[in-house]
Amino acid sequence: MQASVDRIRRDIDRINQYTGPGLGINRLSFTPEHQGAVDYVRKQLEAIDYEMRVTAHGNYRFRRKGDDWSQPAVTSGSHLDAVPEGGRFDGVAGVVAAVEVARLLAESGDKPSVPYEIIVFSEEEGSRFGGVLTGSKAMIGSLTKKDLVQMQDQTGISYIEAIENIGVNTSDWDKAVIHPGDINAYFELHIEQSLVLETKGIPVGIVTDITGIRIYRITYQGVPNHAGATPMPLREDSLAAAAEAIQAIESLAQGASGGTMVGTVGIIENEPNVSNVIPGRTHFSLDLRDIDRECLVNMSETIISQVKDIATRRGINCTIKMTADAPPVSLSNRARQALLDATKELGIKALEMPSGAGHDAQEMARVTDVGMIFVPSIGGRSHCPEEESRFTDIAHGTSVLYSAIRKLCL
Ligand code: HGY
Ligand code: MN
Ligand code: MN
Repeated sequence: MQASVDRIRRDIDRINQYTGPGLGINRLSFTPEHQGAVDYVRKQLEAIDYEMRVTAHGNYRFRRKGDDWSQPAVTSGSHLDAVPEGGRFDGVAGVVAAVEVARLLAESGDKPSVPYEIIVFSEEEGSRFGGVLTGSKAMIGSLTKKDLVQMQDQTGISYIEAIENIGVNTSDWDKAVIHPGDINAYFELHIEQSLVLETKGIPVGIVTDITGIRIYRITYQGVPNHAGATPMPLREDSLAAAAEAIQAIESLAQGASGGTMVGTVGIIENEPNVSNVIPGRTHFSLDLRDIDRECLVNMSETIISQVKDIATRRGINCTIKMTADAPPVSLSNRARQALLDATKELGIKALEMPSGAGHDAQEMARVTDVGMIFVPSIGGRSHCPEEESRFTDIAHGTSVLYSAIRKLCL
């Protein structure tokens, strides 16, 4: 059975009507926009007799009414939260594909012996609370309730307060954690977010490995002073220190061997941020990634020691906090083979490839067999309003997803 392009287009368009003001898509976890998007998915699934369970961690799980929730299921899903001014397809394509698989299973009339479950993870982007893959990390127990009390948004609301404010019961936190054996397999369809499939003209990617990610928050504390009256040798300029550190990060990441290391400074806050005061406090983020775990750890240590050396040399203070650490993963042969077999049966050309983006799939890979499908990103752009993918490509990817899941469920 083939996935329906029309239903996929309609679902993606309708979900993206739930967005806040601003360019592109603005949908932070647990905001009214996010809840509206989840509610649309819930209604689509209730229409084919699925029921929703909200987990103590603030994730959303859906199974057919009457299915045994204690039985390990073949699962599929992704996330509905977006980066600020984000795109229409990141996460949404995977959730919509998982819903379409549920419809195809219902239309097939098959009686799966293994339940099928859809999971919508929260706070995958970390745009509200500062981590990444937060909902899926909580689901597999690698983030505790205590960790999530510490993670606060810009208004000081913690992750836990945010989910309790929308009625989530967090008391069964530990009981809601999933362990190896609790899930039969997890599949995620996602836009590629780079140029490989598009330039090679291949409609489907089968992911082999997902990059490791380390995120830090760094603050240089210097001395604010008069921009005119303070001689250069007497300055303790926090922004000049940050500029030196950012330059060092870029050249170290560019110079790394292996070609899969990337380093990004995406956030910078500067105080008091006026032209005639020497900056006293500068805060910036560091997002470091590599498929190779050892390279990632070594590069992190090299960069952090350089950041500290810059502070020492300039006589200023420096505080460094790691806010996310997601080791790279190689995906399971069982799940990958199911996807590869599906592409052959459907006669769809596929390319095996790594993922430079992080995904909830990498957390699920720590407790079950995981398979990921990529569909092309037009122009290779993502995390921006220009993010674009073809609905026909998403439908092809969804047909592959359905064929692989159906095989594991029957
Ligand atoms: O940052 C990432 O790779 C993902 O989009 N959260
Ligand atoms: Mn994503
Ligand atoms: Mn993303």
